Amino acid sequence: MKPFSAKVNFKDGVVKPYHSKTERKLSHMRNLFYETSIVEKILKEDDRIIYEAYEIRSLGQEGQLSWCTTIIYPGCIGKEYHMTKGHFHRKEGSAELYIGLQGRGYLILQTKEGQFSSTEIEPGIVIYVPPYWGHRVVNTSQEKLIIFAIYASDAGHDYELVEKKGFMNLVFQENDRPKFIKNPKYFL
Ligand code: PAN
Ligand code: ZN
Repeated sequence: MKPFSAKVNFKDGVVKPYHSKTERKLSHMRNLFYETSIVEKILKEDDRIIYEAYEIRSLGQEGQLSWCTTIIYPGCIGKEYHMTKGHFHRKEGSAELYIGLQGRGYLILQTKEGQFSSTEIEPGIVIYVPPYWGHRVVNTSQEKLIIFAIYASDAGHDYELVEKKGFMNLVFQENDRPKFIKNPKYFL
């Protein structure tokens, strides 16, 4: 394999060239937002894009790195801010780096044993996601939240647990400010 490069536009998050672009619409996240009745109501009129990701992949082998930008559009579903699905890595011992490029929000993290952590993201903030911590990005700003992430190419994404149990805390907008609320649907 030879060295290669791509150009990341730090303002809009677009990567050129990229290997894959993922578009996550509200209909792809039906059970991830807390207020499912509000989700269904919105979906009757508008299947809005919640986020997009541009990925540069290397071979899915040990020792290789992949990276991506993610652009989370501003907005709320009911009181809950737009966010990514969130996942654990299939190879659970795999760490990751998150770097804020535009906008503001939080990276929320949790372990399968019930530890929870959150870190604010803004341009220039670099967050280390240790092995074994599931992670989700939440956009609490009124502009696009754009992040850059670097991870092991063989880390993989495990969405099942998050789809089943959710995250321990929800990030709600209250009086125009983010507020963390214990997720009543979460169980260990
Ligand atoms: C990121 C995420 C990306 C999209 O590259 O995959 O931000 O979020 P979801 O995968 O939760 O939909 C990463 O954490 N990779 O490991
Ligand atoms: Zn990850």
